[in-house]
Amino acid sequence: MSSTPVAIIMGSQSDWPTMRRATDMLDALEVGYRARIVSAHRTPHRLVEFATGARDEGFKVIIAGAGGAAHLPGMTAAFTSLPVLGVPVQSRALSGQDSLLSIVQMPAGVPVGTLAIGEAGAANAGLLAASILANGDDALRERLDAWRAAQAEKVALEPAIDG
Ligand code: RP5
Repeated sequence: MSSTPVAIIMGSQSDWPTMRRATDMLDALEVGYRARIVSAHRTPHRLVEFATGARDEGFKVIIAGAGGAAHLPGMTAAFTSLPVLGVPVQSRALSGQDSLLSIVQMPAGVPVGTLAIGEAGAANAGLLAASILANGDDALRERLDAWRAAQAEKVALEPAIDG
């Protein structure tokens, strides 16, 4: 498998504080990735070049985050049959509801796996990318299972009264 099977693309530098949550998960699971800024509107030619060449670059999963009129995940999915996971970045004007609806309402035939708005969605996109890759990678599956077991261990059985 490629040493960087996950591509993380985002529409703007301003998306990075959200999208870095995906990299946190991939780092924890020792999954390689590359992150790039690709804007559907401001750099459309970069989008076409990236999306049409992503499979030849060795990517297996694409995580695409964008906010507002968030066309990046859908347009990326239009150019490649690699799995595309869409992260709606929380916008200032509409709190990410615009991003969510822009990404989730794809026409039948061009799927984008849409995650939650904001940092939770980005973190889960990293975990979901790892889950997809773990289907063909037993060592990764073991790391993922161990990560989830550790997560469960951290959850107290009873709430702290003063918490
Ligand atoms: C989108 O527009 C980006 O994904 C970003 O979430 C939003 C705002 O971009 P900036 O104006 O902050 O560059 O394309």
